Amino acid sequence: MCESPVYASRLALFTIISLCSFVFSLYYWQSFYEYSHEIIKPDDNGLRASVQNGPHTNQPNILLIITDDQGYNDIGYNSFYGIQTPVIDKLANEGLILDNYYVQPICTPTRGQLYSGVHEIHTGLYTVIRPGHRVGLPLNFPTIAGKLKEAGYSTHLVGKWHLGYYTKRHLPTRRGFDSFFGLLNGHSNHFNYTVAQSYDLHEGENNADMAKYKGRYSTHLFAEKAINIINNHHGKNPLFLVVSFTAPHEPLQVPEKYKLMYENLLINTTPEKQTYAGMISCVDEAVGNITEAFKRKGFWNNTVMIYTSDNGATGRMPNSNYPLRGHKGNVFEGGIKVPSFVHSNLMKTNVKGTISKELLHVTDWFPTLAGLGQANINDIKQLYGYDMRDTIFEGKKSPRTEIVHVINPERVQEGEPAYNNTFDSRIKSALRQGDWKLLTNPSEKHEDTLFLFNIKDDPREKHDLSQVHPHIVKKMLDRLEHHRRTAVPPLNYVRDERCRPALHNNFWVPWL
Ligand SMILES: [Ca+2]
Repeated sequence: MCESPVYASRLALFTIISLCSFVFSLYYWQSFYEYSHEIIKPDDNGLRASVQNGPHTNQPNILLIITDDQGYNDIGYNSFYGIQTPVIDKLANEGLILDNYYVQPICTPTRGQLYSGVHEIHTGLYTVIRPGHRVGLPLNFPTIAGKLKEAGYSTHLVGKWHLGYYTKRHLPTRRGFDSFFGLLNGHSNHFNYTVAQSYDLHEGENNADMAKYKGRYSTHLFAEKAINIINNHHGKNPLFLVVSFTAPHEPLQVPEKYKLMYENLLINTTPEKQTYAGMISCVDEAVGNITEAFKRKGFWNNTVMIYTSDNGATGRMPNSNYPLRGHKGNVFEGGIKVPSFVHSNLMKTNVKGTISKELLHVTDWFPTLAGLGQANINDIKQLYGYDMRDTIFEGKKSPRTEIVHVINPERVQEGEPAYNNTFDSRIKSALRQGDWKLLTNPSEKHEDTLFLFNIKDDPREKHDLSQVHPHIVKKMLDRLEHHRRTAVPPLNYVRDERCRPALHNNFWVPWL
């Protein structure tokens, strides 16, 4: 709705018509918005959203902020030990906090599902991509960036990719993003951008000028790049901006001033804990600066902001998933339930400032964002996500009743399965159905076998009910078996020696 005045100076008559249209659009904006909700609904099986292309003027800007390994408790509004995130808290408290929201237990699977909307059991992207792995998000799965680009969005990724780079065709710039600034691997040094002594920082498809960027703290640098994109965006078309911070992922690094903020603030404080908390405070400041840039440009009122971590905290660093059990890498709640919220002036008043207990999964962003952007995703054959706009913007019930958290055919325990003629309980898996959650081989330890929890009554997963409700266990194992039969084998995560940065000016780059 902001584009008409741009053409106004060319012709006086056109100016008058444009201004009238503009006022008309503002006046009827709400009804247009509701109309757009009416035409985009999940189809009969609820798994795929059918989308019609509507008027360009209804497409909001989308700001997606991803943090790395930020645990459930590592955010001001949840923190018991003293993390301070006043900017994020304000945004969350003005918006909708998603408190029954799940990602995958590790980086690449979450990001693969977020960008593709397809479950890892159907992409084969079951685990993290390490430097030099000849693997990536398979090219036959379109990304949400590509879909929004087709719908007219300017699309930009700043920060971490982590979905493969062995060929140029796997780079973010070939997977739907107009621009990319950041790293291709899973993490790097926050000041010199090295991974195993070699650089991983890229501008578009080129190696970044390290003389320019070395020594700049990652969160500061990524925020600055994001703000440049916002400042240079003219609003002729809507903006899809992904800011994918590498904080608070290891290594523990932050400029001293953020660490000093926590000298006297944390419970049971240690220097490491202060650094970790400082990393999150730096993200908080960055989020404030990015959202301010949207406001300065006049884009904020028509922007949907999403905040999500990619997996739970590690449990190794001074981080916390409290009060949840487990950590990054396993399928207890601490590995997969993370901080997330949506802020948008497009939400209905009764939704703003509330906490949602509706079930959501990271794959749901794909159809939800496609719906917001009026992108056509009818060609997605194995979409696992649901269009959650009615849940997020209008406070309606989630259409989702089930989440296959994990079925990992490579993680199999020794011993005997708990039941015959159904899903093999030695395989690492977790399934949520309503309030019930079944886990098999959840943390890959020999003593772990099979657990059944009622997550609503027992969110900390302390009371195993598998012996009390064997019929529920059997039913859920049967359901896991149903899903397992549709699963593809894991992609071939093989390290290719041709990746060696010594062959490529000491940078991690595509090599095939
Ligand atoms: Ca992560």
